[in-house]
Amino acid sequence: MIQDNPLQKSLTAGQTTVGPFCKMSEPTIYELAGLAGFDFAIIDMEHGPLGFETAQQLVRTCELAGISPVIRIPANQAEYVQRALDIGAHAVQAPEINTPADAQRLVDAAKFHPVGQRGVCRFVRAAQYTQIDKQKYFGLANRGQLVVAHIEGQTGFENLDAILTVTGIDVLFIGPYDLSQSLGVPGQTDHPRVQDAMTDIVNRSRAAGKTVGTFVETSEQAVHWMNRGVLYIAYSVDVGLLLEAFRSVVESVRPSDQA
Ligand code: 3PY
Ligand code: MG
Repeated sequence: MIQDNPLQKSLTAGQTTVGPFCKMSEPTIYELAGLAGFDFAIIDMEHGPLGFETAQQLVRTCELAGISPVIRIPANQAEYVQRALDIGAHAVQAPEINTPADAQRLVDAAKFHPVGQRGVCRFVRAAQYTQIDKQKYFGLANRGQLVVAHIEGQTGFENLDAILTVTGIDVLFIGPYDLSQSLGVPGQTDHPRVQDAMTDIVNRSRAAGKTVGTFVETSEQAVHWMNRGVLYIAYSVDVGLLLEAFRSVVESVRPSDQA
């Protein structure tokens, strides 16, 4: 429920939060994420097959599992922002924010008046299908549903200071993979050019008083960024984590002469 957003509570308290990107449609995965102690799961609609009907069921599952459902939308378009928030996501995460105009467009779509121009409908899950009082819903939604903006291109990096002036973005999220491609070293997320840009984004965003997030694939990377004040850690992807677990079982039981 948007009145009870554990991710927001933790970030507001300055606590580190961790959760995986998830591409699977099986609700059990999200229950497992909750049981494992993650703070949130990012239902990934940018990459992979998930659609909004499935996403709504997964939002419900996350809430039952005690974690915050975040939805990464396919693109920074108002109709995606609105639908993700209408089905009750605790945060909407938008890819490729490259200019202050992109950031403003995201905020306009995510917030009701007076902050933005989010399309108005109370007959949606976020408003408990009109159960939440008419006078209260719009303010509740504006306060209780977070906005996460991906900075993941050279243009976004160059425009960071201007993007940071836009109010209404709760988390600046660095996408190391898209950033690496944009900086000319696709996939080389450990490349100094990428790491230096990431460090610079973290430092400038934090100096502007913003919460920062990024994507990691190892606990060393998580600790590295947590030590630099990154509070929103997206840790790997459900399918990759499962593959790793499967592979380690196979490697541990298969005799080396059969490998
Ligand atoms: C990226 O790395 O580009 C992402 O969007 C998150 O992994
Ligand atoms: Mg990306």
